[in-house]
Amino acid sequence: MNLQFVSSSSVVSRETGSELGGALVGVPTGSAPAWPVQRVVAPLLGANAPVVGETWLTDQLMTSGHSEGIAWRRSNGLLYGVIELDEHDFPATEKASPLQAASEEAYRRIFRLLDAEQLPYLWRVWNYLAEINVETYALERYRQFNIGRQDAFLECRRGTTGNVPAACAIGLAGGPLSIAFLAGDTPAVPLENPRQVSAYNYPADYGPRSPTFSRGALAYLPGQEILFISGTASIVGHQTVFPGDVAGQCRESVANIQAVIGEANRLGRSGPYSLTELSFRVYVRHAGDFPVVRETLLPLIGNAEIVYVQADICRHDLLLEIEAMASHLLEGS
Ligand code: 3EB
Repeated sequence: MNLQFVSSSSVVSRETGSELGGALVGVPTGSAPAWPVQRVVAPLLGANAPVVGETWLTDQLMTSGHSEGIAWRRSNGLLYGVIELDEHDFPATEKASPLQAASEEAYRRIFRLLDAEQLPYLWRVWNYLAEINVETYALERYRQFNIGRQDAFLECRRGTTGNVPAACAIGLAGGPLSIAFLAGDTPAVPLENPRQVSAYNYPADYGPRSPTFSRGALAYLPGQEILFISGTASIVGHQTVFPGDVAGQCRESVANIQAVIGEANRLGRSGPYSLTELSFRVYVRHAGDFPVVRETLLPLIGNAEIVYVQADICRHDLLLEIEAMASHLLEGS
């Protein structure tokens, strides 16, 4: 079995029948593809098309489904799903804000689906929510999301430290809570960053509950190793560094990615990964910073495949966040 990641500005017309799922990043035009797709509605920066399709292809498609409000497709050992919940459908209670309740419900449904499909291992999660830095119900919305997410992990008897999925959590201008995920029938190897405190051990300064994600993950399919690098920002220890300095934040984020790559190379089974072979998605808070971001990253990551998007980052002082992935074939298989 093989999983392939392709990025294209004409994804819908290039249908091959082997699409597991994917994302449409940008301002969607035309009709949606037939496979589960996460719409990341946010302006692309420096692109020559309004939307880019990022699609996971597999040579062993099996079934599609729509259950628990999740659009999903699976192959033998692999499942991609997308859930969108409108937090307005969740009344505020004494215990939880609408966003917290929606976040908890989304993750509970994901875990129920994965249990039912017997693909229990969550590898990588893409989280998007509106107005991520806005405070409502006396708490920043990202922090509300973190409570709901962690509660679902606890209720579904999943650990909230150590073997947790790679992830990103990004703010969009509007739209529903949108969560896409890749899961498999074998556990991923979680990666942490020696330069950073693990997010699940962040102190309470960053919210009543720590975020439940790893800095990266190595996932395995027969003959293949996939490296996921979580959303990575200018954080050292647990603190933001270079506040107000977008070029400094670029360099520090790349240093953090390099550190996660170092862990992947220490723990992985394939040859070493290098920065320039990765596919990147870069979220830039202020569109006006884009030229500086591009010029700062160019000498560091060269001609790598990069999609730039204007979006909000989960701490008000973070000006950008970078996520990445790569795939290696395993020898002797
Ligand atoms: C950080 O390192 C930056 O809550 O799932 C990056 C990746 C971040 C994932 C998440 C948050 C998440 O804390 C923010």
